[in-house]
Amino acid sequence: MKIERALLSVSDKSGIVDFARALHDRGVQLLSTGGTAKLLAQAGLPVQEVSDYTGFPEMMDGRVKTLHPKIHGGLLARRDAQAHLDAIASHGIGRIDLLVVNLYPFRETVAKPGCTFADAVENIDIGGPAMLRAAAKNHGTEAGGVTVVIDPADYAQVLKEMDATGATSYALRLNLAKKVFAHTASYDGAIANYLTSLTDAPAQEAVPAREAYPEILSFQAAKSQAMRYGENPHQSAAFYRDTAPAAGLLANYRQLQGKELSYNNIADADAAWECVRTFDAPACVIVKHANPCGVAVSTDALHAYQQAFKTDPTSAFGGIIAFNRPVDAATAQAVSKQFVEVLLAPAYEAGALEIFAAKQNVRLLEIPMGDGVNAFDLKRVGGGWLVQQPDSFNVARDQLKVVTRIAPTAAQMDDLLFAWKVAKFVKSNAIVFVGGGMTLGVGAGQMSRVDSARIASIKAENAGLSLQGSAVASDAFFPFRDGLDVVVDAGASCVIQPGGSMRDAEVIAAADERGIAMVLTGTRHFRH
Ligand code: 93A
Repeated sequence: MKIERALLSVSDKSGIVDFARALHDRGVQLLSTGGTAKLLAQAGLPVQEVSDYTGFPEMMDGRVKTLHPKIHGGLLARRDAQAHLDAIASHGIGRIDLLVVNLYPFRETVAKPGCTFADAVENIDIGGPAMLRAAAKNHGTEAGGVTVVIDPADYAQVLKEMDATGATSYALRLNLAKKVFAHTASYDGAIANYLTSLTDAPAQEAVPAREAYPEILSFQAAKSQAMRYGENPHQSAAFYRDTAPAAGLLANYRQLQGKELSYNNIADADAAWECVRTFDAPACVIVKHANPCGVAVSTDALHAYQQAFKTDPTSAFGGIIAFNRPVDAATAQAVSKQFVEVLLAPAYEAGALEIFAAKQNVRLLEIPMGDGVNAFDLKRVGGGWLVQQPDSFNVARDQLKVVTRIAPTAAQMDDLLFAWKVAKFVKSNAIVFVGGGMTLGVGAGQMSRVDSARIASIKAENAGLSLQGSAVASDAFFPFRDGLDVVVDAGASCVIQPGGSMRDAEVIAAADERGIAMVLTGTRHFRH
């Protein structure tokens, strides 16, 4: 059956004008959707818009363009069934013999940095796959059927066959139909992957509400505090506090004693405080240069501090130390043995204040506990601002997916969740070894995950800590098995990571091969 009418509707418009011209030269009538039709018309080709053809306008931002019986009837009517041909004829529906469609670029859209949930959803093509499936289903018989092309690389082959007979062969139509179903299956797979990779509450708006902007730009913060200098002495600086900071946030601090807070003090204090307040159990976090260098949870603040300190006593020197429980005299005694820049806690017992009174350089900050979060995070870049929602997501125990043959024991699971909470506050790439509720080695801020893993294990060794049987968190997925091998070689018995790598299967197989347990969180925690 000769190809008499073609419908062209493509997102990837490469080669479409030449192909359409070649079809026109062979006497084929061209139908097309908005953007494609415009392009063909500009090239001087006679083309009829689908909306004129169906008598129905494109609607709802293009969501409904080709979903019409006049299109689908023309694609689905069996060429070897007179009843079908009579049915379309009686409704004024003409056959569509050739369909040229490629879909909204869903994969490319979600791969773009900053793609919003709304962008992703709008790029789920509905009409395109419906037509593709209809045409592919009706690839027909030797007697005739619909030719369907999704790949510009196939245009030439179609023209070649048309030149011989004006039609296409059954073999070509069948091959093109196979290609279509493989394509729509993988297209739907990409959508399903994307949606399942999201957290429970996808960000409907990646950028905070526009109302946030005036607040950012005019610094509606009432209290600004000039500082001696910024990150370095040659930089001037100020601290702007929100007029009403949400409960529990750093800016609610009351300074009980000590020198003026510096720019770096505040930045590090925030990192320590944000980390410590994610734990329910008594916890201590020691921060240096914005990274936790020791974190522990225990039954009391003193023991938590002693454990946290052991992770990296060298780095703890001059650190920022945060507690999520009141500091008592015994804890104050222990802490005051080391050089500490800033101490943060919800309260200080009288005995503790007495001990620190002898160390007037120590900056003591008291912050009431609370679970408020900032409305948005801000980062200055050259000529602009990056604005995002804060990373306040915490995976729940029942959301974790065990993917290895061996499942973690209850104690390992506690350590994994602890490691995961710590990793969220370590600069990427983050690798955190833990055991018995304390960090054993922290690898931070490396450009490669393998190096972070190596550094974490070297640091444990330097501190004289054994990693045998340890639990490890990785803030983002392992792109290859090499990082996993490093942590297992160092002694890890279980690993927590987001998953989502192209090579997840390979990494999980490696975990099984090495006899360790692995759980996936489904969410990553990059921190830059
Ligand atoms: O929004 S849709 O799912 N609804 C439709 O009815 C429809 N028909 C074709 N997307 C639809 N398409 C897609 O539009 C095609 O798959 C193609 O990717 C794109 C071409 O649009 P234009 O010709 O306006 O650039």
